[in-house]
Amino acid sequence: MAESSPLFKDPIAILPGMTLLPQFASSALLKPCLESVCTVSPIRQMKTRRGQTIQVSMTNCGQYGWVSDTKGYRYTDTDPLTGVPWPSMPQPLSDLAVQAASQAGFSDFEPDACLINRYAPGVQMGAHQDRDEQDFTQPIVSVSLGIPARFFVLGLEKRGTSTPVDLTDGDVVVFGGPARLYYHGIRKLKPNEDPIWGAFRWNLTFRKAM
Ligand code: MD3
Ligand code: FE
Repeated sequence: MAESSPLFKDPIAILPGMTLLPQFASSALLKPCLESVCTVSPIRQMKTRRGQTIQVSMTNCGQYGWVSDTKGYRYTDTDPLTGVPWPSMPQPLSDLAVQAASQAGFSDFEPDACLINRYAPGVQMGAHQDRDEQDFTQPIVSVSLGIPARFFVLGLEKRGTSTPVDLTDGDVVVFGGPARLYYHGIRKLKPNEDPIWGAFRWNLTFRKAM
C-alpha cells in the first residue's frame, strides 16, 4: 500500500553544515512578495569589476543589498539603480528564512539582506564563495522557486569533486558551519515551464551582511 503524502518532509543532511528542507517554501505565498520588491527595485543585470555582464539578473530587499559594478562586489544600503533604499524585507520572507535556519539548528539568524537571483534558460552561475558578509558564523538560507536546477557544491577549494543537488520549486537549503565558505554554483538551466514562474528559476538567498 502506498504511503500518504506527509504534511512535513524531514530535513536532509547533504554535507556537514548543509541541510536541505524539501518543499519548505510556497511559491503561491512568495510570488506577491517578489512582485512588490521588483516594483520598487527592478530586477537587472549587474556588471563585474572587469565590465562583463553577469548572466543572472538580480535585485535585493532588506536593509542591505549585494551589488557588483566596476568598483567590485559589496553590500549597499541604497539601490544604485534608483538611488533610494532597497525595499524592506517582506515579513513572510524573513519569517521563512528564520524558520528554515532554526530547523537546521541556527536559532538566532537575523537576516538583514536578501539577494534575489533570476535565471533564464541557458543561464548558469560559476563556482564562487560567498564572503562579502561580516560574520561567517551566521548561515545563508537559500530558497529555490520555479523551474528545477542542478546546484553543485565543492569544498574550500575551487576545483575538485563536486556534490550535485537537484533543487526544485519550494526547496530551501541552509548553509552554515563548515559549509558556509564552500565553493558552489548552478549548472546551466535547462528550458522548462513552471505554472507560476513560467520559463524562469528564482533563488532567494538570505544573509546577515553586517
Ligand atoms: C553554499 N546562488 O546567490 S543558492 C548566490 O541558486 C548563489 O542562485 C545560487 O550562490 C542560486 O550566492 C545558489 C545556494 C547557496 C547560497 C549560498 C551559499 C549555497 C551556498 C553560501 C555558502 C555555501
Ligand atoms: Fe553563492
